Amino acid sequence: MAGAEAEAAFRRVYGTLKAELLRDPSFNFNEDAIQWLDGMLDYNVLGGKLNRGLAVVESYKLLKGATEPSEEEVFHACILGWGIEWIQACFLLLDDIMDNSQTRRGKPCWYRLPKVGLIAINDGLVLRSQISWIFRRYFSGKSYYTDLLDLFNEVEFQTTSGELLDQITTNEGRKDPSKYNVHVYRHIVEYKTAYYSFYLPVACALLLFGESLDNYVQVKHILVEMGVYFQSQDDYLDCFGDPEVIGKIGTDIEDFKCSWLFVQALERSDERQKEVLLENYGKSDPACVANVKDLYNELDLQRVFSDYERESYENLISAIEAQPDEAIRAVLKSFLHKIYMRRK
Ligand code: DMA
Ligand code: MG
Ligand code: MG
Repeated sequence: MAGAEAEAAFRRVYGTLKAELLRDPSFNFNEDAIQWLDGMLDYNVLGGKLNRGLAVVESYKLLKGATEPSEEEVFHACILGWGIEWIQACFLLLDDIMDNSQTRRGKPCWYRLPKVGLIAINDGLVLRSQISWIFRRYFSGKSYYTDLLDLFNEVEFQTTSGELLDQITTNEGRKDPSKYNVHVYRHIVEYKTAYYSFYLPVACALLLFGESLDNYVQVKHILVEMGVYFQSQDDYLDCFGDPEVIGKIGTDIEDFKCSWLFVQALERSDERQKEVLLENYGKSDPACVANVKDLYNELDLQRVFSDYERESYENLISAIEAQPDEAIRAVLKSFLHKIYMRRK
């Protein structure tokens, strides 16, 4: 199936899942609640690139190799893919509240809508619990059901721990910026981004394919490295990306984030530059933000980043080439080629 066709089929499964959730008789939702859920789901689950969700379907097909997957298998891969899109919607919705963000996917953040506000917190929890509902509905009799629930629980634990680290490191960093360094950075992004964005889609495809995840420790390691590289791109785009293209307005400088750029800048600054950086970082005044960006340019961070990008790519490719299984190499390469040099 061509890319556009696969995406259309994937989107149709969203309609099925939403309709089932809304008409679940055990909750007896009234019309207002049904309307709220309907709008909340469309607003938060849709509108992204769907990379993670589609990756489950694509990875599953690659694992099957020359064998054509059955219609039911594809349907199940789509459901797992939507499980990831749902959990991502939950993380992003809550992340935007904590980061005080304005826009997401080209629209105001959900919690910014006057009718929503802090109801958004419960909506985040609703999104998470709907995943359990969906998985129970479709997978409760399957041999991999327990492993699947374990996987989502584990990844949720990792991601929320990463968000915790991100938030408290920022508080500490404000008091003492010397606490920011590449090791602290890596720790945060591995947990907050890499597991759910990269390991989770492949792990879902492997479970559906009947594999035991214990046999894929090396693959997990490569995917986590890819996730760290992906979050560095997110940090780069937060400052240098086009908000029209990335669909969100960066807040890392204003929020005093332990961002890839800031860590690099700290490492490369002389005393004067460090003073400018610390004088201006973490302030919402646009003039201060501009001063930080000027300093990033003075330190040639765009070039530093493109060197880092190339190096990450080369390391990842050699790790992938060392994998003995051809289908696994294909899965990993397809991931890498989707994100290498991305601008959104
Ligand atoms: C992304 O954190 C991680 C999660 C779990 C949502 P972020 O705040 O760096 O991302 P974004 O730039 O998308 O707000
Ligand atoms: Mg954020
Ligand atoms: Mg954040």
